[in-house]
Amino acid sequence: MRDRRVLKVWLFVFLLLATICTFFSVVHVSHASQVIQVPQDYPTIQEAIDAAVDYDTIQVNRRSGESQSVYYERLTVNKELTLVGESRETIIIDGGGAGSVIRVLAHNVEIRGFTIRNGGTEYNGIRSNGYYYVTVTNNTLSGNKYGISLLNSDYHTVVENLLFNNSVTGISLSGSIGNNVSDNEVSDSAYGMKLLSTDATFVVGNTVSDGSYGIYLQSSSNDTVNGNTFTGNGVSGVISYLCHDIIVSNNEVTESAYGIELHTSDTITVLGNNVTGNSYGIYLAHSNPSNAVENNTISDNNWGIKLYNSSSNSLKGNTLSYNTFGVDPEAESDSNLIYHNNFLDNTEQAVWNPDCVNTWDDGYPSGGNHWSDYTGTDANGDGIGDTAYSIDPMNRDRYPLMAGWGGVHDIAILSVTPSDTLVYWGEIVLIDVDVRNEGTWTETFDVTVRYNSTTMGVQTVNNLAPSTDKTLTFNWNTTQVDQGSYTIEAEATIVVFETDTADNNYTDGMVAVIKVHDVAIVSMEVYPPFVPRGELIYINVTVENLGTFSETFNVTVYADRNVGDVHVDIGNETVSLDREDSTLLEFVWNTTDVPYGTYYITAEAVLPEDYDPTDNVAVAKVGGVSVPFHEPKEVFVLLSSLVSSILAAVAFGAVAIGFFKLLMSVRFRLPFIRFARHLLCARITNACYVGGTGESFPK
Ligand SMILES: [Ca+2]
Ligand SMILES: [Ca+2]
Ligand SMILES: [Ca+2]
Ligand SMILES: [Ca+2]
Repeated sequence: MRDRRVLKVWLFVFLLLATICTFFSVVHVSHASQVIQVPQDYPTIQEAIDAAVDYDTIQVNRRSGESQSVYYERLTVNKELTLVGESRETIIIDGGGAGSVIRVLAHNVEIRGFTIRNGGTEYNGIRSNGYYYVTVTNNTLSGNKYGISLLNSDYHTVVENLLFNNSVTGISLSGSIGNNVSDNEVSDSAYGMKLLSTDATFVVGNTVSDGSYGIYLQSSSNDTVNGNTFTGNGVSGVISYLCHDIIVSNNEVTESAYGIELHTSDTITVLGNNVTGNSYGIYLAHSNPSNAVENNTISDNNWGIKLYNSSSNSLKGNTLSYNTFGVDPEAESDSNLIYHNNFLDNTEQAVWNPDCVNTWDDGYPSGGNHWSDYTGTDANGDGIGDTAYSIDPMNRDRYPLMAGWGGVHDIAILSVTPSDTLVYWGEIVLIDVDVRNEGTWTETFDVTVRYNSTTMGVQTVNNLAPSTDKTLTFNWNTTQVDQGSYTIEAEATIVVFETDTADNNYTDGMVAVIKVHDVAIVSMEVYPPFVPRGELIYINVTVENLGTFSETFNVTVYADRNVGDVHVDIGNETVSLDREDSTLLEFVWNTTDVPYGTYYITAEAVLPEDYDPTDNVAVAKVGGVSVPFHEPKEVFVLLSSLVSSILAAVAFGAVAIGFFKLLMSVRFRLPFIRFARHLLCARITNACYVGGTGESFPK
């Protein structure tokens, strides 16, 4: 018991000491790295390197007053250093053409941000031989024989460098493993990239142009060449010579004699590349077995795929279009599996060569290839043509595919739109169906429209291009159905290889079909709009049977004065109309004895069960009829009475004046005055009177 406790204590002490020792050893190893400035601390980069220790950083700047500084040096980096230039535009290391500009003689070196030039006709821009984990990024290399040359170099990172005019190679690796060469731009080198006996290396996202070879792989394996662009390399975009287990995928390869060339190679995967505008798109020479050329797009080459003395490989899922020769096997190229490819409009889809015997289909129902010039039919609709596609007497595709392989076959119904959702029985409903090709192949298919699962119509859409829409219009004559609610649905046939079939059906909402009584006054004309009383007003009324039954009904016309309560019945007619029929009714209003005034004339179709009574009444808009207040005859009477009144007044005035003048004349003046005075006196006093006779008047 006690011994055990002692053991535990010792164990604890031991672990504690071990931990402390480890801590101090880490501290000891991780040297406190310095940054050495050039030209501030040392005028040349090499002097700085010589003064540095492992893990130091050498920062290279412009010399005072210079916009760009050229350091004429050749560097030997024999320590684990980071060399950083201010930028590759401003810091230039020039080797003077007499040797490699930078020689790496240590692990873990990083070189970043320089232009490294003028290794001359014999030497390298950067050379590493026999070291690990060197990083070369963001540099420009030009004017060297070899731009970046890695020999026996493992786990290096070469990214985002710009290399041009390096005469033999841009980036070359030999005897190396596990390197990453990505996102570099390389041009104008005989070999843009060269991998010799180099394995497990990634070459990704680079652009290599205008050399003889884009990338040359020799005696290498397990490398991946993915997502690069190789263009304008005179001999080959990509060549694999004496290699195996290489993946060449998703590259753009154009404008070479041989786009992608496999020479004496096996088990190479050439996958998903776009190979365009080369003399030979993909060329296999003496390459077997088990090379897989799959899912490539190969167009506008003289030869799409050329097999020369290459057997037992597979060519699948490629689309070969607009090449002079699609696939051309030659010189004992046998036993290759060639199926699920699309041969589209190649001048010669597959070249006649009965000496080479290959397999052009994968049996039934997997099928063979899709041939754009296949003229056979597919009676049972299984997507396989009923007759074989013949290439030559020894080669034929027994199960040609009616539709293109790969890509996406997907058509969809986007919408179904009826022109109305509530219609009278017998009306035509227009049903618009929007269809779209959501796939990558031109498609021909049928669209069926149904109401409550009964087919209303079928239309064929021919050759609908990818990513395009089309609207189909179906006419639905509702006399086909009874009154009721109908669900409208459209369905596109599922095309061959279509997987997204859910969108091939589209169900719209309901369309209600109803049977109704509905007559209407569709127009009314009244003329003239104003008449003298006693004249005639003509009223033309057009009535129509809008409903779904034959109808007999009355049409009445009447007038109402706009003020007061005068209502005048003008006419009434009984009409019989079949559905959709109309008739013109003529009414005449004799305005004799009609009280003066402005009238509104109303026509009314009387059908108590009318479904839509709002159109059964029409009222003349412009005041109906107006009977003027004074007819002409009345005006004449008025004028003549006015004239006679004036004349009478004038005559009376003349008589009055004459009578007055007579009174005032001498002969009558005295008796008149006497008489007047007598009347006056009699009013004032009776004294004037004498005996009550006229004799009492004074003289
Ligand atoms: Ca068939
Ligand atoms: Ca679909
Ligand atoms: Ca779809
Ligand atoms: Ca009506």
